[in-house]
Amino acid sequence: MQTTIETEPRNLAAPLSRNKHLRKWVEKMAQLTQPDAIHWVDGSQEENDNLCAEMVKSGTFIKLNQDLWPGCHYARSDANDVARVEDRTYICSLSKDAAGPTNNWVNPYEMRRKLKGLFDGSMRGRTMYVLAFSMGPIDSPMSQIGVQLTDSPYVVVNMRIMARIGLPVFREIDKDVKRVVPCMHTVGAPLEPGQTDVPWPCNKEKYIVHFPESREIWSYGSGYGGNALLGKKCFALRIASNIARDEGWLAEHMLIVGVENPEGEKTYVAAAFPSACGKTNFAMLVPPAGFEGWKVWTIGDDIAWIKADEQGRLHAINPEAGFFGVAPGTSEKTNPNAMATLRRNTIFTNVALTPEGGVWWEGMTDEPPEECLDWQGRKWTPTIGKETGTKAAHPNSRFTAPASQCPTIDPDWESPEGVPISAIIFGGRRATTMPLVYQAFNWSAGVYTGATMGSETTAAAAGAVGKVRRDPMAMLPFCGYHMGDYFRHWLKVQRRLTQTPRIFHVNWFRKDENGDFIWPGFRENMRVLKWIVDRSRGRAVGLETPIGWTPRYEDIEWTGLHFEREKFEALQAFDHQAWRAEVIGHEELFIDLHDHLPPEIVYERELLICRL
Ligand code: TSX
Ligand code: MN
Repeated sequence: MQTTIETEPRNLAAPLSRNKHLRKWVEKMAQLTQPDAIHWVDGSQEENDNLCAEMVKSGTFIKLNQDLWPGCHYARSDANDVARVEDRTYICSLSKDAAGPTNNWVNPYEMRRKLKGLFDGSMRGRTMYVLAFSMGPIDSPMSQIGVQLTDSPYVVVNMRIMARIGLPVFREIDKDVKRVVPCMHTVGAPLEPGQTDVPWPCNKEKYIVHFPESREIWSYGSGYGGNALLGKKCFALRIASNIARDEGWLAEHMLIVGVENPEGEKTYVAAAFPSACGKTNFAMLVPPAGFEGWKVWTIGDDIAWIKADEQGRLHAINPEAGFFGVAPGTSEKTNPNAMATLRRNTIFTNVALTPEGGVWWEGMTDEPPEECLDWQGRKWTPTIGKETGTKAAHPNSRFTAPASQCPTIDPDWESPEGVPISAIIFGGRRATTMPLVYQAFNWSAGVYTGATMGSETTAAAAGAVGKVRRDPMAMLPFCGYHMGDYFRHWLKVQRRLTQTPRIFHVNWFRKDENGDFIWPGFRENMRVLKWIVDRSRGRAVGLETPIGWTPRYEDIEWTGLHFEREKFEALQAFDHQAWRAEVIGHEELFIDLHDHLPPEIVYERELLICRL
């Protein structure tokens, strides 16, 4: 006979760690923020189910149709809390000079005073969650630990997908071998007794603050994405870039893929692209026709921590455990692996809700639904969309999905020592000038390529359309210190290496004289990736040009694609006049960084000018 065992519900306020410093800090922060309750997050499925059920009750979450979307929930944010707030993001180093001209800076003493005032009583009427998280597999020597105190259950359930959280992390903290990064977060919307909550509490005033020397993060007023899921941009990039600089490794805004050829040989590649270049699509690439037996494995789609091992080879881990991907544009055609990943156990934020209790976004299907509720909960039809110019899903709407569900997730994606990196790719969205692909002559020329990369501004972004916005290594919003020092650090890393990864630049977005994309992109990018892998392994031919090595038409595998030699030559064309303008453009960023700019960057520019 079977008996059911009734278990007492866990006392959520009971600390899950023996660490005195941690317990003291939690107490002190509770005194400051005055929550109604404290909940130490254990990370269990049961706890997650309870939190989700509570959020369904409070209106933060809508449970999707479980037959169509098992384990999936839907959230709409406040209309004023839909993206990262770069103008409210601060690097509060002791000296302004250390933060550099590309970061907002406030004197840390002044900022601490300001934050104390803002956080005073900010969690009244709410629960403070004690969320321990590990960026990177818990057993990896490359991983880093943080504890986020937050009054947002939405943050807790998102962080459960994006990082390793809960009991195993507290156990790691109790071993007392890794430093813990304290992360304070409040939505800044205390509740008076009897006051009813709103589905998405937040504050008009927002502060995303980093203290690089004391390795702390304080985030106020937002519940969205990178503002609130503090393990991601705040920790894994801005704070980690400081740790990496001090310890001699790299914390980068890069995807990681493993390319396997039919012989079973695997080559790992890391790539940095600015936003709107299809990073997640590239991270989940499906090889095209003609590449039977080839496989692209996914290790990560956003962040890479890269470190030289004892033998002087770079190894990388993905510090995240999930994908926080932009939904619009994601479809079976553009990214079938992402679509398979987000079919279950996924949180959708600011997409459209269909009458069947499903989700939809622009670009998901060729045909929009006849009717749905848009990201603000208003009735939306294709006709309304056309007449009012409104989108059903917010352009920055997101899916939060577990990486483990990705059909192409690499068997070694959680390997504690990471995967060996053979090539690094930089890229941008450029209508002119930049060829489909070229290989930098060496490490320092490659660093120069990364330092000068950028994208042309589109209508969506501020500024003149068609103007190049420089985004060095795609790190401009994410480097937690001076950009000039960051280039110097990149150059210095080479000294630790016995095998230097080859560095490449790609551009999927070159246009012809009619304004049409010349390159089909998407799966066909595999042809470029194969040349990159072959070059890195020293078995493909390259033609020397003033900017680097480029493939000739016959150096690319064309099986399965009809692509004329003339079109390829247009893609690869080196335009002397355009490159003159390009090098002059490089000066625009460098002029602001000049007093920290390493000499190699200046020399590389001179060498490039000489070759032109
Ligand atoms: O993600 C993209 N990639 C990388 C894929 C692995 N996108 C989408 C960018 C927005 C996020 C691309 N868009 C790519 C690309 O390689 N290339 C383009 C431009 C392009 C768009 C459409 C077509 C061709 C090129 N052609 C047709 O739609 C038929
Ligand atoms: Mn990113």
